[in-house]
Amino acid sequence: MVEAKLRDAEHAALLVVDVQPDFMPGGALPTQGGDEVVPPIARLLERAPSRYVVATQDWHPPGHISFASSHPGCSPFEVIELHGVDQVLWPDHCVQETRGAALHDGVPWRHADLILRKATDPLVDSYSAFRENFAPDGRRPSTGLTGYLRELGVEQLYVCGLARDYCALWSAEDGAQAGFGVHFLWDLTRPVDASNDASVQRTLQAAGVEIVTGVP
Ligand code: VGL
Ligand code: ZN
Repeated sequence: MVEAKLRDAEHAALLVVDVQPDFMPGGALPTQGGDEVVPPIARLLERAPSRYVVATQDWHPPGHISFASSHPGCSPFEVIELHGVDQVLWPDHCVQETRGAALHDGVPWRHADLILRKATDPLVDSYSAFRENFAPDGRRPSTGLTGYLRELGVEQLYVCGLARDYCALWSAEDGAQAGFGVHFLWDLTRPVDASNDASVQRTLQAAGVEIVTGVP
């Protein structure tokens, strides 16, 4: 791991993933210590170290396919096969227009240039900010974020938010695959399951993502 230092702010974007009440301790799908990242992420947005800020918002229709409640006889955190790949079944969370799905009110979202809502297709989950999980036809539909960032001349992406082991991880991997220099702000993420931390680090390293500690 290396200390965070943000270079070339003009060609950099901060990606703030799913900072929403349902991912806070006590929420519908809590991360471990997710509330601890809210104040430092808020300060980061106020300081505006990057030219661009993109936020994602997990935004499921009621009865979403990723919910255990949509699969009779299944329980939350069970893994099933969905559209040919493993899918974790989640407690109902981030249902459109509910309080738990709002962007967390501890973060000054006025600094966000783009707020990207994801996982809105009733039949497809979407962890990554860049592309959805597998659809019934075997494709992974784009969210359009790669084109948005490229058109703005973004080269470096700084990823923070929730959850470390799902949406932040998948967004960082896909960002690297899309050709951006990706920096994972480890201390500004929290996991659903901390026992995933070692495998998250291995996956990020294999993807060519730089893991940084501290706050840029
Ligand atoms: C997330 C599981 C389901 C996340 C979203 O934001 O990491 N995880 N939906
Ligand atoms: Zn979700």
